[in-house]
Amino acid sequence: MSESVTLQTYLDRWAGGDAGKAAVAAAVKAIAEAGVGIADLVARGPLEEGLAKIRGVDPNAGGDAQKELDVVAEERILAALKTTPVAFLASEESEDLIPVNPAGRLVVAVDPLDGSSNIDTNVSVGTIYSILPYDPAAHASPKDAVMRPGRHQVAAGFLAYGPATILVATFGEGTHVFVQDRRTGEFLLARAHVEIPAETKEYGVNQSNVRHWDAPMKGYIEDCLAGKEGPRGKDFNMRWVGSMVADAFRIFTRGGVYLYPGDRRKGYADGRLRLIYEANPVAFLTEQAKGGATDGKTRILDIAPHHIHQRIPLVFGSKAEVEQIASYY
Ligand code: AHM
Ligand code: MG
Repeated sequence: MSESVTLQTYLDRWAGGDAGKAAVAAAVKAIAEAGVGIADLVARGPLEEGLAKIRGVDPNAGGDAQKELDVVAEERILAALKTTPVAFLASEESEDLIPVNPAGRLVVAVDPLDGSSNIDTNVSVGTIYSILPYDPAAHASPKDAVMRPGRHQVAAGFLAYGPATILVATFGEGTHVFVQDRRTGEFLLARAHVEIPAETKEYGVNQSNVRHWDAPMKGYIEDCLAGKEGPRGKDFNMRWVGSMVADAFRIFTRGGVYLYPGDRRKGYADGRLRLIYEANPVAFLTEQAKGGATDGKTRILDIAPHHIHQRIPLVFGSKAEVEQIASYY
């Protein structure tokens, strides 16, 4: 068997002697370490019942019910980043940017605990992160560093806390899967340069919303449901965990498409997912794995944000199928 590459070794090799890259590597290492602690808390499940409770009456910055564990996850990530050259943290759980390290030259955007509406059901939940450069000389404010199209990300990834704690990461040179070895605690490189198959027969969507969708989205799903006899000429399979990190990991493993379109329900005109800390990192990972990511009309990574917590319709996964879906729009 070939030598196992730890996350630390991978990061050191990638950074080489470059100070800018070393800063990114330190941020990723810190997030992964915070993730190990969050995974432990998640794994205690009902033993930590209080953590799955909804917090007070206030929704979070994105307008969702906030659970105790959402807040604890954010605190863990913030604490871990304090020792790194990260200037500011943007988070689903906080309205504004959180100052981290005044000397930092990076901003990190996170969904500290994606899929948290599922924490009491024992399915995978996870942490999503996006890293952007921050230059106080070029950016009038740290917010300007965050409010840029996703193609400016220097690194992105997610941790999924499931049967295995996994880290799917990109630094702009492919997408790689690391798995935490529970015997040593270390993350080990399990799959380098993941490639999402271009073609698929599997889609994931919350189909209970069909009556709220627009015509192109309805048309696409109708054609999938028609199977071999329909215009697509093949039978489809449907999979939906309802926890994006888990659905994304399936797609990185065997292909497929994830869809969360905009719909007519109040507050869902742009779907459910947040552009800056959900869609952008997943789109970066997907493109680096030879897949595609779109809002139906525009490449996700080219969309200029207008609000830190804005939502965006999201379709990502197998490239040919994503193009197929875009063709309905
Ligand atoms: P969250 O960040 O509040 O957890 O919301 C995002 C989640 C995704 O993980 C998941 O794919 C989607 O919301 C599920 O939405 P729905 O409950 O409509 O199926
Ligand atoms: Mg989320």
